[in-house]
Amino acid sequence: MTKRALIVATLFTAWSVQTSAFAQQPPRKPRIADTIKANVYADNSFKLYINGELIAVDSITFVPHNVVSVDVLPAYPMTIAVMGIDNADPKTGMEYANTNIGDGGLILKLGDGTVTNAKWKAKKFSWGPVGSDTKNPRVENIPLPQDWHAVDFDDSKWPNAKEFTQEEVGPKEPFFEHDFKGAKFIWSDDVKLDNLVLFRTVVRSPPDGKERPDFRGLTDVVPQGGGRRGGGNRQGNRN
Ligand SMILES: [Ca+2]
Ligand SMILES: [Ca+2]
Repeated sequence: MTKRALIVATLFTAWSVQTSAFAQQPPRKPRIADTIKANVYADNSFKLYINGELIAVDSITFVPHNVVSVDVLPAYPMTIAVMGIDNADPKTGMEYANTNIGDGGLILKLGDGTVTNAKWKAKKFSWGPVGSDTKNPRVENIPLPQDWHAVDFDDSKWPNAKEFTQEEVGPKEPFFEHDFKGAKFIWSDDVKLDNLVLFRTVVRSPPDGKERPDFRGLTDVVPQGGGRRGGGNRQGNRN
C-alpha cells in the first residue's frame, strides 16, 4: 500500500467509525419546530409546572388580566400542574381595600390540543371571606404539599375541577386574541371565595395524535450532529 493509499484508508476508517458512532446516537438537537405553544389566562395569576419543572409564571399578579404564551418542549406522559391565584388580601380574602370579593378562573391550551376541562383535578388551599361574611371577613388555609407539582404526586383524592362559562368568568381583551378554542374555564367549586387553587392533570399522549420525539435526558448524551455549531473551546474542539 502506498503512503497516499494508507492515508486515504486511515481517513476512511476514521470517518466510518465516526459515522457509525453517530448512527448509535438517535437523539438530535430539538428545534423550535419541536415545541408547542402554551397559552394561559388566569384571573388573576398562575404558576405553571410541566413534568415537575417550573415553565411559566404570570408576569402580572393582579390587573390588567393578561395572556402568557410560551414555547414548551413536550414529553409524554406529560404532568401539568398549575397554581391559580385569585387576588385577595391574605387576612380578609377580599380586595380593593376590602370592598370587593373578587373571582378567579383559569384557562389553558397547548399546541398539541391539551385543554383545561372538568377532567383536571382541582383543590382549594386558601379561601375567604369564609361564608361570604364581609362584616367579619376571615380566611382559611391548608398548607401546600411541598411536592404538589411533582410527577409522582398523588392527586387521586383531589376533586375534579369545575367548569365555568366565559360569561361567568368574563375574560378581558387579550383572551380573545389567543387560541383557547375547545378549552374551558376551570376553578374549584367556588370561583369567588376560593382564592388559591392547585390544578393537576396527566396528558398520556398528544391529543392531536401527532407523534413527537422525546428529548428528555438530552443533557446526558451528545446529540446527533455534535455539539454547538459555531462554538468550540479555546483548543478549537467543537464540544
Ligand atoms: Ca376571591
Ligand atoms: Ca380576580
